[in-house]
Amino acid sequence: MSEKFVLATHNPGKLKEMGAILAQFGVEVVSPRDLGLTVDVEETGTTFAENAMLKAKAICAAAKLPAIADDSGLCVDALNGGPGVYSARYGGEGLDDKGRYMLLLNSLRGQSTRTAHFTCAIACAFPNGDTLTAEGRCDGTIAYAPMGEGGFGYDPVFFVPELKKTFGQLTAEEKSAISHRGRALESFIGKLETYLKK
Ligand code: ITT
Repeated sequence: MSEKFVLATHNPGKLKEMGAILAQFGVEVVSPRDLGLTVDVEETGTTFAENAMLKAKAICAAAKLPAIADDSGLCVDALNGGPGVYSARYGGEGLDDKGRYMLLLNSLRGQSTRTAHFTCAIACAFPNGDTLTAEGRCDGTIAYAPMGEGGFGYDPVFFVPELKKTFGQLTAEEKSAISHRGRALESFIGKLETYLKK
């Protein structure tokens, strides 16, 4: 694909995963940092799809290039779907990834309902106003203790029963083959190819 896209994220974990998946499909990407952009987009939406579109449109406008954004999060059944769209902010500003997943484990202490899923919404905004969207989901459970050092965010505590491993114990390729982000991007690539042919 000849067009160049900006990945509208400041999360290094996402940047790495999205960049690797999109590269496999020949989509050339740059980061906001590569362009010297530091646009801080307020995520005021109530859904993953709304927030992804806010980020894609803001970065597209700033970069004057098509922009691809990811809004994602972990939805835990015992927490009524939380932290959900608030996954990055769970527990407040002072926590890092480890602090957030330890807080999650503590809040599920004694809880036997451990089912959860990750959701990822992808939005792409073009300078001419066109947009594309896609979503992906991965079901699993919340482990009783962290396992594995791979990935980012809640990966060490997100257990995939079929593989008997957490996301943190998977290689990048294994994770992308089944993850919410891998699935959303696969669906997105199909739509992008159709769009670019028109
Ligand atoms: P950008 O908005 O700049 O893209 P962010 O981290 O703030 O970065 P989100 O608002 O979409 O992005 O928050 C998603 C959070 O959900 C992320 O910070 C992680 O804590 C968690 N998350 C999403 N995908 C994940 C994954 O594949 N593995 C582990 N945790 C993930």
